[in-house]
Amino acid sequence: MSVTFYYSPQSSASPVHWTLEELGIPYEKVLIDFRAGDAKKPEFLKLNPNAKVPVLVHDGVAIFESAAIQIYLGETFGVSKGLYPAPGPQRGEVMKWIVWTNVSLGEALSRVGRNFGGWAPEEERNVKAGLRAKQDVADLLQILDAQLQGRSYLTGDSITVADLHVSSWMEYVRMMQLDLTPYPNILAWMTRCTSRPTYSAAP
Ligand SMILES: N[C@@H](CCC(=O)N[C@@H](CS)C(=O)NCC(=O)O)C(=O)O
Repeated sequence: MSVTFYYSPQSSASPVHWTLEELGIPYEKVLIDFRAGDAKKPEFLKLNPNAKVPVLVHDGVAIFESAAIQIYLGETFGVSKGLYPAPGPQRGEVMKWIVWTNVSLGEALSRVGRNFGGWAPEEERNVKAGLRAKQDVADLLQILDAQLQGRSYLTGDSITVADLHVSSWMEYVRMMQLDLTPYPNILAWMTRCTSRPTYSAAP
């Protein structure tokens, strides 16, 4: 069995990095340095033509898109470790939060970044569109906060790959200067999740 993980710190690879650490499976890490042009090199583009991290190569097969990798890792290695449910409705619940994060929350955060982030050219930014995006993020965080009301973790009493994935994304929310203080359930859950020793092992 061989697992190779292509990553860059503080990126979309971080939630996957954390899952690999929690799973405790042997894996090799390959740092992709964007400034050195590593992502655009032909050997990396063969693994991910999108030129992005993360990529996981398992027994010679390359998987890109962090949500897909998380689901794959959960199904393949997570069930026996108690981090991912066996096939059935509980598995569906875990999958829905992973996908929600990348598709719904990720889409709104991307609009915040495009309109307020320093990297977008000035003439392409639009304050009204940015404020709309911020409101959309706030509405989504309210949904997450409500889900965590009365629960230790997203889908029940024990941590799953969904908690690793979604709580890791909260750091991205903070990086975008969005305030999490109106969401006490999110803050308490983040502390529960990120106090695990594996968190700091996966920047
Ligand atoms: N939807 C993709 C997004 C991947 C992505 O955007 N990765 C960024 C880092 S957060 C990247 O590799 N960017 C390449 C670059 O900046 O050159 C996923 O979730 O895997």
